Amino acid sequence: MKRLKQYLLTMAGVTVLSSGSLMAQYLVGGTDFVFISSDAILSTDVAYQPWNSLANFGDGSNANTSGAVILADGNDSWNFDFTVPAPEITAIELWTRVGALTDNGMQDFSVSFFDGNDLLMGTETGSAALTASWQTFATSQSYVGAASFVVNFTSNFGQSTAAEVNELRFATPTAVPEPSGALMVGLAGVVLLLRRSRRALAA
Ligand SMILES: [Ca+2]
Repeated sequence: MKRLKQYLLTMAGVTVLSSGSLMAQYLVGGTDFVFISSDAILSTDVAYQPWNSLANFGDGSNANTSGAVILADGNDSWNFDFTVPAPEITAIELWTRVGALTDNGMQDFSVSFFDGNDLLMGTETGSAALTASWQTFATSQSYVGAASFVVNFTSNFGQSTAAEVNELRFATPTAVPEPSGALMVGLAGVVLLLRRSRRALAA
């Protein structure tokens, strides 16, 4: 059985907005969630220092100088535990680290969401490309009230002993303000005035 690497964060201060919008806001590490602990083993390769840090995986920065290089200790699976502020999660976004001597960018992954009773709500899977850009993976269902989740990287593009990933974030719907009643009345008045003006011109 593969040894699991755990990475624990808590999240706070997130504004939960109503759903139903096509727009999204992002839950960003360092602001919306805070690194607590991990038992993953980091690379000691000098080429990857000093940004090789478990906390860098969820620090809100996708810069290569804020990438995390995570060793699997001979295994090829990495697990990360998080706690969530119970927003509605509709997409997972990952930034694969690209560069250095060997590209070990993470590739296949899964994310399992759990409710407040640690019951599994569902598992999402995806396969990332080796590219330095945000890659969005829409979830197959909307996770409302998720209390925790586990990210598991199962493969990468290079050596089987490391997974390189700069950043993780999540998308949650953002409310789009609807026109207020007063504004609608105001617009109706403008339309009425325009019609009257046209009539006056036509007369
Ligand atoms: Ca980072």
